[in-house]
Amino acid sequence: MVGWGGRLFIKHWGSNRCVLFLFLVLFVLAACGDEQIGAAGQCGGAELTGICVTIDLISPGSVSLPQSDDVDAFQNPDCDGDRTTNDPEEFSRHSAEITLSVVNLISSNEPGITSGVPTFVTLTTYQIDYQETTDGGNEVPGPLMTAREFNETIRIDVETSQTVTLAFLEIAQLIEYSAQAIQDGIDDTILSYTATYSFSGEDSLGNPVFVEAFKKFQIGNFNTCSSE
Ligand SMILES: [Ca+2]
Ligand SMILES: [Ca+2]
Repeated sequence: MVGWGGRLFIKHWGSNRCVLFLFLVLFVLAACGDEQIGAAGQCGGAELTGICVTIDLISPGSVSLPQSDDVDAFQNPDCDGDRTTNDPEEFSRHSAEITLSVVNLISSNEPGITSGVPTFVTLTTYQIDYQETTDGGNEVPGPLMTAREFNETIRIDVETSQTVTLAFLEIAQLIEYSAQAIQDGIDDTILSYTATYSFSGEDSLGNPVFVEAFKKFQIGNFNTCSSE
């Protein structure tokens, strides 16, 4: 549908700018339609070259909660309740598998051949911002979580996608969260947050690229003892 609409616009107006604008609108609308992942500005890089970087998937998980939006911030030191046996709950950092893709929005452009059209994108840093969400009706103010920034080089060729495993929440962050939750008397409450990933870098011609998307997650004391 997108490709058909694009050709129609070229025929009528013969202007790549119009086509590009249409595509940008469609991409932003597509991003808004997904409740789990999305954010304004998801189509990074497109304004300059017609090359669009998108974050397609953010899939967090830990050893005991693989591929889960649940984050266990409290480790039970004794799963079976028998102090003579050593069986702490599995407790590990949460990482995220993130799929990024790069597409060429203007079909008449050939990356590396048409002047000004890059062949790949290199992302060099990413930042994660955490914010509590209240859209689930939960009005309990939760602990603040500090934003983090990482240097990571991810090269993606145009018309390909790539899945990388990146940070989500480190053990130190979980311990900090649980300590604050206990202090605030909300350690028995599951709270909802979003993690917003912002990637920056440049394309193969040196144009700046920025793309961001968010992922919702729940954090609290999840019991993962039985999964062992
Ligand atoms: Ca035990
Ligand atoms: Ca737990």
